[in-house]
Amino acid sequence: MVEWTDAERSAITGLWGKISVDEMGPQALARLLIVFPWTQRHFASFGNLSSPAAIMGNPKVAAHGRTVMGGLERAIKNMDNIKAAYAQLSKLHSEKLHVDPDNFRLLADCITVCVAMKFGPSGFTADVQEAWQKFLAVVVSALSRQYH
Ligand code: HEG
Repeated sequence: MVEWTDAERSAITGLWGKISVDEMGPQALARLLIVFPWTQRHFASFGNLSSPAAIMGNPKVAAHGRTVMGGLERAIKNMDNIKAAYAQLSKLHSEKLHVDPDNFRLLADCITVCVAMKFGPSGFTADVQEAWQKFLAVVVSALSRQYH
């Protein structure tokens, strides 16, 4: 089981409290699709993904970005049992959506980049980053759990 220090808990919930899912979700998913274009294969039904501008202006990308980022709320609310909280979602990504679990880490990195740009040196300090990356690593591990 993952252990969190009080400082980590407060860094994670403090940062989450400042994050707008509606702003960060679309940005992070657009970055994933631009920086790692092979991830586009899961979103063939989203229409035009032909350029960075098309991806960033695509309303389906934005909507799904909000869904994915909003999905992190579940981990925030279940920090002491993230594995169980994501069991169903992991099964869905594995068995139904066939998303390569490596992509979870790539998305987590895109989320971190977007959050770092948003909050800058004063908000996204190294100790906040330490807690945040640990949190996302636990999320990624939980989402990868039901793959076999
Ligand atoms: Mg996934 C659906 C969360 C990474 C592709 N994703 C969903 C849903 C949630 C979610 C909450 C809706 C589930 C439902 O309808 O019951 N996704 C989620 C998280 C993360 C993640 C929290 C990682 C942090 N997803 C992810 C990645 C890909 C992907 C990396 C592909 C590269 N997700 C994906 C697809 C769907 C979902 C294709 C279904 C979309 C749809 O049919 O509308």
